[in-house]
Amino acid sequence: MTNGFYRQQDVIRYSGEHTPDRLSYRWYDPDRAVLGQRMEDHLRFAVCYWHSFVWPGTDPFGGDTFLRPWQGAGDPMELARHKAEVAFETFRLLDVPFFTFHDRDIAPEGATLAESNRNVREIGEVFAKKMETDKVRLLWGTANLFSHRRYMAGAATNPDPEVFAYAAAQVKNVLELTHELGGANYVLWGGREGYETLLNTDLKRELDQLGRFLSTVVEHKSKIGFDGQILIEPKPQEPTKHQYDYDVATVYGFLKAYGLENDVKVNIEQNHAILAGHSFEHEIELAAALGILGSIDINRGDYQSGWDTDQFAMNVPELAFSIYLILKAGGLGQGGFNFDAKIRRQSLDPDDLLEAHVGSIDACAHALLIAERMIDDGRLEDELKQRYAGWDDAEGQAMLNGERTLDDVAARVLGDEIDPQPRSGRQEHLERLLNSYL
Ligand code: XUL
Ligand code: CO
Repeated sequence: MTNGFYRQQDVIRYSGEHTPDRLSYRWYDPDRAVLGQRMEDHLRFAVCYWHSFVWPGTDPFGGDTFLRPWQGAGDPMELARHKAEVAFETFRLLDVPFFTFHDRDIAPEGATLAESNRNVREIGEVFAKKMETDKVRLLWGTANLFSHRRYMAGAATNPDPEVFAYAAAQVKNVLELTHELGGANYVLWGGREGYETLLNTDLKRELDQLGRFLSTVVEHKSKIGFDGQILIEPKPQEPTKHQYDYDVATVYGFLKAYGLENDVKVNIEQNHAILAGHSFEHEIELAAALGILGSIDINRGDYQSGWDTDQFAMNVPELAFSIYLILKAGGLGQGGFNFDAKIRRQSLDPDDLLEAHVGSIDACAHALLIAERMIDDGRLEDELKQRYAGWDDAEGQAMLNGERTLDDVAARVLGDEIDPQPRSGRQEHLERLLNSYL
C-alpha cells in the first residue's frame, strides 16, 4: 500500500558506488560484513516520526510548505492512521530496521489525558499489527513534554507539582507502549527542563524535581520488566535559554548527583553537540569514557547559525572519525543512528524525503567503511598508544594506582634528577594520516 504518496514503489536497494540512480544505495549494503558484523547491525538506522511526517515545513517567518495529505482538515484519528500508513511505507521503502516517535507525533491530543493516552494506544495497536509482518522495529519511544502550553515552564521542573504529575502520567503511558512494542530504548529530552531567567527560578529545587522524575522512570522500567535502556538527550539551550541537560559532562554530573549513573545513558545529537560549543566527536568520546554512550541522533548543524537546523548528515570525513570513535568504544549496542533530521522546507516532493534518508544513510555507510580501514590499519591507535606508553611502565602504573604518595613522587624526581623532555604532538602528521583513509 503506497497511498500514492511516493513515486518510488520498490524497496530501495544497494546498487554500488557508481549507480546514477537517485533512489539506490551507493554505499549502504546491509549484509556486507564490516569488522565481523553486518553493516545494518552496526548502524541500526531509525527514521524519526516528528521531522519526517509531522513537521509541515514551517519556520519562524513562514507557514506550512509541505501540505501533506494527512496534514489537512479531517478527523484527527483518521489523519493519524493515514500518517501511520505513509510512515510504515517509508520504513519499508528505505529498508531501515528501526523507527522512533513521540506520543504526540503519532496521535492527536484529546480533551483529557485519558483520551490522549487512548489515542496513542490506538495508533500503537496499528503499529503492533504492522510490525507482525514488517521488518521495522522500534529504536525508542518518547513523550512530548514540551509543545503544549501546560509545559511552558517545564514538565518535571515545573513550579507546579500538578504539571510534574501530568508529565509522569504521560511518560508512564509511552514507556509502557514502548515496552509492549519491543522498543530497544526510551528517551527523555528535557525540551523545557531549564529556565528563561533566574529571577523566577529556584534552580536547586528544579534539579531535585528532575532527579526524582528520572528515578520514577527508572523504577517503573524495572517494575514492568522493560529491558531497554533509558537515555537522556543533552542539549544546551533552545527552547529554553539554559537547559539542565546541557551536554554529556553536565548530564553525567547530574546522574551522579542523583545516583542514576548506572541506570541511564545518553542519546547524543550532532547538532546539540555543536550548539554546546563542542564537537560531535568530543561528546561521543566523553560519553564512551564515562561509560554512558547509549545512542545517536544523527543530523548536522549549521556551523554559522546558533540554532538547531537538524539537517541530514552528509559530511563523510566528519562522520568517519565519529564512527571510528564509536567502533573503538565497542559500538552502540542497543542504540542506533536515529535520523533526527529534516529536509529543507523547499524540498517539497515526497521523494525528496526518501532521497534525504538515502543520502545520509549512504554517508554513514561510506564513513563506516572508512572507519573500518582506520581500525584495520591500526596506525592511529598505535600513535595514541605510543604517546602514553610511559604510563605502562612500572613507575607510571604505581603512580596511577595510588601506590605513590606526593612525598614518594617528589623524592624520586629529585633523587633521580628527572628532567622530562617535551615531545611532538604530531597533529599535522595525524591529520594527514586521517586524510589517507578517506
Ligand atoms: C530536539 C530533539 C528532540 C529529541 C526527542 O532538539 O532533538 O526531537 O530528539 O525529543
Ligand atoms: Co534529537
